[in-house]
Amino acid sequence: MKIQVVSNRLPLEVEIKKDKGEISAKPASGGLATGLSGLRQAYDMVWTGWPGSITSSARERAEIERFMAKRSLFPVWLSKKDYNGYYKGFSNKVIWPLFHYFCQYPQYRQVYWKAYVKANLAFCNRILENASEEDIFWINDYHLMLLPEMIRENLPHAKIGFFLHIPFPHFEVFRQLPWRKEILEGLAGAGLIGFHTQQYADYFLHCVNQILGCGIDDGTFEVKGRTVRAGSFPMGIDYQKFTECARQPDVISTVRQYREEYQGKKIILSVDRLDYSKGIIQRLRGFDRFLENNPAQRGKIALLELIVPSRVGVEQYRQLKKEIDEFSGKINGKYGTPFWTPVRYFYRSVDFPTLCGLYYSADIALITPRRDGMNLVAKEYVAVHQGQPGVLILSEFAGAAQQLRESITVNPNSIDAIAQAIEKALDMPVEEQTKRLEAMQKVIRKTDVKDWAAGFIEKLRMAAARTKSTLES
Ligand code: GDG
Repeated sequence: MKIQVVSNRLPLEVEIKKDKGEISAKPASGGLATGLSGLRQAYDMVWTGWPGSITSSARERAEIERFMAKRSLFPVWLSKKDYNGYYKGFSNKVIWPLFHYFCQYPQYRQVYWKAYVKANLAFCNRILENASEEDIFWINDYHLMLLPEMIRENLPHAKIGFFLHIPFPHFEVFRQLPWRKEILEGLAGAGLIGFHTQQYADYFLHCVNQILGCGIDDGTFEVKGRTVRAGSFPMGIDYQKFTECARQPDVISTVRQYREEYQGKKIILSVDRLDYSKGIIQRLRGFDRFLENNPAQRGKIALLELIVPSRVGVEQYRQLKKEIDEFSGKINGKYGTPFWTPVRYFYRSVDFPTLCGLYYSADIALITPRRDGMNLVAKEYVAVHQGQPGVLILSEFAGAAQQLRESITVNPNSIDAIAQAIEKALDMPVEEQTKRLEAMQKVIRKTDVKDWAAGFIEKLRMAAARTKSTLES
């Protein structure tokens, strides 16, 4: 028996160097790749996903296949056109905005939907090449919501779990989707459907009730003679890795550099993928308001914005990048001096020691998404601050806010609330900072990523066993 993990992206980004013909590979960034890496050590696991390459050369594909197979990774090959329709189109121009409550953004185009169906089928066919009914299937995220039912049709007794990494929206939002019924039917092929919070699970069950007409009983519903369970599995981080990082020499030297550079100044840190859901513009406005209201703080504080490039081909993301460039420049032009730059903004990803060094050096983490499934950055910041004061300001619309109750929570749409939260964080006595951090660390330690993964798999096996005994009786 093995665990078959499925996600849009494989956890490695591969590239064939044109001159030498060699394959280079680096770990893919993003919440899921970071989260599931813990599972590899604990389980016999294979992983199916898109390889990060759209090569159509049979020779290159065969080389990548061989390279991946040695690492139990199975690539799904999609043409450029299909990938664009499925990923850039349906996943990121329809589902992503709708599920994050940006209801005016979705482009409900039939071609995107067709590409989504086709890509989910391509995933299914690839998985079936190397699958048995004994396997446990763990399908991840909004790119693959039709896959549970597709696998179920071929392997009726398989243990199939699905986890959604983004919010599941309220019925009034979800019902706007022209393919709402098909999406719910696709998901209902799973025996267990996991969400980051109980609220998302409840919204999902309400949609199942309203759209599929199924009765809901204690988090479950019946479909085609099977029981499907939906529940909350808040995803964690590799807690130990983050608590230990502050002792690594390269992290210590990074922290030293930051301390020298920012001597006598407080550092506010934000880390996000470039995305409109992350509330980056509203946060800049909040910081601007803070500087306007607190002239005495000018020159004594800096906002470090680490923004990781994402979905560069999508127009809305290009537009957002332009707005961030302009607004950061505006704040620096308005308040900056030859000796002080209020906003320092980096548009790239950094290596792990630098990220940890940034977390450790920051006096305040300002994490204000307008919607976010969970937000692992908030947990990572808290975990790194062992024996080191720090304050987490967190949006009430991040799934993480359900667990990190001792953060300063803000409504990310309120510029004044963000400005006031920064004031509150700066005024917070060190003892209170430590007390709040310790309480949050306790929660994060208890729901580490390994417990999250093990808990989901355990629940999936239990759900499958119950269904089997019901079918047999
Ligand atoms: C989706 C959902 C949900 C970021 N910059 C760098 C870097 N990172 C790492 C962080 C963190 C991860 O990427 C980002 O995770 P988030 O949870 O904050 O956000 P999404 O990428 O939007 O993830 C989200 C998540 O899935 C998991 O279910 O929480 O709600 O949107 O781990 O550390 N890592 C490195 N350099 C960077 O520059 N090394």
